Amino acid sequence: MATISKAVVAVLILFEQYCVNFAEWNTRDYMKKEHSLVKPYVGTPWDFVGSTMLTNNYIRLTSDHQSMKGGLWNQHPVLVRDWELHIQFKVHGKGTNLFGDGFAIWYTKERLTMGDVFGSKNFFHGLAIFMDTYSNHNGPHNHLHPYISAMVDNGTMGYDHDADGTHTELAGCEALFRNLAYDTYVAVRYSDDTLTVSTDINNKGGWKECFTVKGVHLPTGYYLGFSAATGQLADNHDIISAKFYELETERKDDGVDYSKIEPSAQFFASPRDHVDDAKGAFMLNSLSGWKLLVVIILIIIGIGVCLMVGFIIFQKSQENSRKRFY
Ligand SMILES: *[C@@H]1O[C@H](CO)[C@@H](O)[C@H](O)[C@H]1NC(C)=O
Ligand SMILES: [Ca+2]
Repeated sequence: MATISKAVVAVLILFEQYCVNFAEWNTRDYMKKEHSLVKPYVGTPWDFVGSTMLTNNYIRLTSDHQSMKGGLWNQHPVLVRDWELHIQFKVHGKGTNLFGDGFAIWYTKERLTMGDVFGSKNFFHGLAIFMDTYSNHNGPHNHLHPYISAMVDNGTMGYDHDADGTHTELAGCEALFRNLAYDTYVAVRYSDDTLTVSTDINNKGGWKECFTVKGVHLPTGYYLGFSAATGQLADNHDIISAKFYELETERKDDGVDYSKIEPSAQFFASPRDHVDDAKGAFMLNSLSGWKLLVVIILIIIGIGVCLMVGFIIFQKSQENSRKRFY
């Protein structure tokens, strides 16, 4: 009996590993080098501006000193409509209570711009994800910092630094990502006009959803970037890697020229329950066509194996009970 259940467990583990490996293989297949940033950054398709400093192991947007601004910008416009960006970062410094200000992840028309929004230009065109470590808000806040939020601008709204962008944010979540001893990641997924931001900051090797916002309209042809700033308060803001994946979706050609649309978003924050899921599962959504079919077939085979093993166990136990009766 014990050996059979051990065998079942072994088969299930093998099967699960196969599924995870499969999903990982899929992500690597679609990783786009021209939008990715990987060590040791030799011949990297990214440009630096301001205080940004390159080392072999990380790119430091600002060091733990006052009044710095640094940026890191991809050289190639993103021409695909559905994508996911996985960023490994590290925010750390000597301050225990006082540190700031944080960094931003950009998908904008502008690139290599310097300014007052986490080191880059205000009244931008496109998407910003703010990884805000310092609360500028005087008065009670309804959330803790560090805080992650998203904003879409068409050049008219502007980010209000003194209010931590509270009035322009699409959605946000608390994320205590600073001064951690292990690796920290954030994922930005933009697909089917839906923006999802997830984090992996608990050393669990799995993504946790921060927020999902529907009805986010962004044109193709914008640039990915990172920027950070320090003021009175400081921190090291390091980008370690960025991996860009093109997602496959099945969509009919609607005749719209997506390079011409204006960035816009419905103001619609959906506070969702935060659920941990496996790293593979987050990518599994992007499987399509025959790959999805293969995964489904594998799952069916897995279930079949379980049923067979279950049946064998059942028969054995029937035999055993019969032996006991005679
Ligand atoms: C820009 O956004 C504002 C606010 O959402 C809107 O009123 C305006 O019409 C937009 N401009 C363009 C050119 O889309
Ligand atoms: Ca702030």
